[in-house]
Amino acid sequence: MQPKNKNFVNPSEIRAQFSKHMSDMYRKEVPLYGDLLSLVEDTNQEVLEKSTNTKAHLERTGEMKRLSMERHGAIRVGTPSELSTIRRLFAVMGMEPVGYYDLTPSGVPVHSTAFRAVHEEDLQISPFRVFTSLLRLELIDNPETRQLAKDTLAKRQIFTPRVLELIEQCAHDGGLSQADAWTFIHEALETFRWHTSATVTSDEYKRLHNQHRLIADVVAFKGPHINHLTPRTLDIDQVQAQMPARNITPKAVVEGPPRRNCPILLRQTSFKALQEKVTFSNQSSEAGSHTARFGEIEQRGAALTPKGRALYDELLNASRSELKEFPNEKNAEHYTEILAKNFSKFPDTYKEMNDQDLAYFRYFVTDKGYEALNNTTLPTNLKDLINAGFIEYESLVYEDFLPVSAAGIFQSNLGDNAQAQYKISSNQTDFQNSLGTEVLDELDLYADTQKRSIVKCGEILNLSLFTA
Ligand code: OOG
Ligand code: NI
Repeated sequence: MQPKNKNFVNPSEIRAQFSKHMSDMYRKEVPLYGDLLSLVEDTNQEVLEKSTNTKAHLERTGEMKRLSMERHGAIRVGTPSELSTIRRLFAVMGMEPVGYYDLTPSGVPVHSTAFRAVHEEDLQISPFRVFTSLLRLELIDNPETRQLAKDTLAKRQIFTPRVLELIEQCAHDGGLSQADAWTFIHEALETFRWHTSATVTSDEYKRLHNQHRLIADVVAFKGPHINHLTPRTLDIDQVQAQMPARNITPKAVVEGPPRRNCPILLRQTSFKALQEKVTFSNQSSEAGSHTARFGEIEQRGAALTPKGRALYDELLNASRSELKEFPNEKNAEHYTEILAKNFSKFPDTYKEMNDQDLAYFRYFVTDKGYEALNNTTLPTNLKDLINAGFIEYESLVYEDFLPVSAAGIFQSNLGDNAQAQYKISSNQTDFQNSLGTEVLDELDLYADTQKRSIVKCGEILNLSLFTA
């Protein structure tokens, strides 16, 4: 999407630059992240050399171009006002809130959304996204700790004065000039930086931490430090297997669907949080420690339709029930077997997934289709055009997150004793009130992209192909 005024920078370019700067900052802060990037890069290279199919698929979908810049980050904010300003900050980079994720059923006192670009052309320029969680203070049961958290958060300002001005200016003018965009990127980065000095005393930290580790992480620091930055791999099992050789210990189980010929949705694994030295406000040197930041990798596959997603949820739930406990180190192998067995019910060719309406696709006219334009009578509906080879399709990549997987990632880094039972559950309305807008439904976005591709085929072939 082009900006309104031609002197303004395309928001997608701001996002691409911001994502690159964030990656550089995080690499300096967490050297292990650099090791992870090179492991992922090596593996991707190997996969592309070995599998010409994968390479051809990624070239046709355009994912090849974005593979090396592909990453997501995660942050946790403390108040509704922080969340709504974060929304406006991400809007400068063309990122909108997509989806609602409730983590309370898994004992994590937050609810979340993902900020990302929504149009396929913009995703192509930069697929950068940020999983953003809001702490639910109402879930802190101890009234004094709740008040301590509230008071501490009320005192902090997580944005620089200049970034606040630029957010305002961009909303008002409809864009930023090159110079302002540059300043914006550097000022915005400050919000996500790691700070070694805490804003609370060691005693207060302990109280917050005893309530829930996550609460200490959100409340005790100057801002919502980026807690991980996740590159995209083409073979997560291979990276997982090679991690130990590079001194990285991954969590026992890869979250999400099992390994397949046609990957679906999202598979993720992470490695343990770093223990970092921090200085509490009553101390003069780095005498304390805090763990929050960790590493994660992901492999992305096809976006599923509501029908496909229902089948995924059913098979995942069946696997979890069969295992009878949370997946962990001891039952990892057994869980992998259960998962593979249950997911054999999920068709594993793109043709079946297309025929059965399980995934979203991008359709395009083939060379044969172009050649036929002037001298052949073409079929008039999509299925027949596909069967006759005039149109082909490629699955759309899943751009979002999975609540059960996200919970698993949170848990693995919070430690097992961090599980809690919350009586209050999902509250999307509350979240949206804090955010200052509604979240977009990711399924609508995939359906829109699919529809645009069918309409375009119709235009090329002079046919009216799209039927709702
Ligand atoms: C977010 C955890 C979820 C993912 O990729 O599902 C997540 C967090 O720990 O803040 O990043
Ligand atoms: Ni993540």
